[in-house]
Amino acid sequence: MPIESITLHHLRMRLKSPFETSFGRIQDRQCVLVELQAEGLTGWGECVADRDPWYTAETSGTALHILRDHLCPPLLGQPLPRPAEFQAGAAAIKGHAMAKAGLEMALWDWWGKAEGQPLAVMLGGARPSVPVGVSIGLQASPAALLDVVAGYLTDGYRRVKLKIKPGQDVELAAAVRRAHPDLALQVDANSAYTLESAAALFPLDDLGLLLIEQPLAEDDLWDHRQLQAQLRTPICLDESITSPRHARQALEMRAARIINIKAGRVGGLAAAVAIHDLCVAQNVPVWCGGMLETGLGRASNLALASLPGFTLPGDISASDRYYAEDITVERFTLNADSTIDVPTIPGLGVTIDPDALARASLHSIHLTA
Ligand code: NPQ
Ligand code: MG
Repeated sequence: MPIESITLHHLRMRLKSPFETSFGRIQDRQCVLVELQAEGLTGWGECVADRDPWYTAETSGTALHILRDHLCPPLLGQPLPRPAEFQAGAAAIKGHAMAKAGLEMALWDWWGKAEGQPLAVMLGGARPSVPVGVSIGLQASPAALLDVVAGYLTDGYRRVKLKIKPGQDVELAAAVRRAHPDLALQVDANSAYTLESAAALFPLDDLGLLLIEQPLAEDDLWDHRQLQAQLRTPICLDESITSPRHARQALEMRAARIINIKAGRVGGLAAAVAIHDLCVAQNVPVWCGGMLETGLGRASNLALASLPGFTLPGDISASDRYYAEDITVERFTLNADSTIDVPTIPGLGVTIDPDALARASLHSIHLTA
């Protein structure tokens, strides 16, 4: 079953409202979709790298280059590898986790369709729906933030994550806590602090937060350990965990008590499941992070989050959270209990709307055997 072609679609999608974090503010989200054709079946994958290297080093531009020039050529005209075989081959290419994960997702989708298996079943998922929360960007004022939080609570979200940065941290979290004493609340700094400046975060310890996400730089595992020793609230690592090995080392070092798993950041779903398994074995809670995915990546996140160790709500919001128009036909909606249903159709369980795809497409690259 040789791979006949792989098409890379470079997309730009307008957000309903700008999303601001400690690393910057975005109005348009870029990503790369991977469309793989073999044996009359199409596998789709989403690479979550964005235009700018702000969250991590990869960009949509580096992903297009690595996919076009390094990851795809060895596959064209060859039998379609299983995701695990692909990972073993791709290990020769250093880094570029998001580019690898985008292609790997297309392989999972293809094999799921070929064998009649939904992705959640292939990964070992155990639940028909998963608890979710909403991630709220930095707002113009504490009052504006309270309004936005109230709106999402009205929508039915029962877990809220606030973005913070130096100068916009304790006051914001305290205001939300005062307004909502029982809300499941957490914060994410996207590595905006140093061990020294993180002393400003100590008052967060009195707010009953679920966790404090990635306060320090991505390569600062040791300093996260020092900071965790001074906080009762669990530190959760996001950017720092780029492989199962880093997850193991972070836990051994006690740099964190919770891990955020994103398939894109760790090089694919296979590595994401491996991190899940090692955390389950050590009784460490995990949850599924979000990257403002399209409906495609959202479907992948839902399947991943259905694994039993994902005991905390994921950053997997309903389709209408980020985009007025998505590129999948299927839309995900929030259930009354702040969960979203896991797709049950073989593969990712979603179909691409060709017109919506065309409207979002900046350009595409068609590779053939
Ligand atoms: C996080 N996500 O957990 C990320 C950060 C993030 C839902 O908070 C473009 C590219 C926009 C990457 C926005 C959420 C992004 C992005 C947020 C990453 O840290
Ligand atoms: Mg994060």
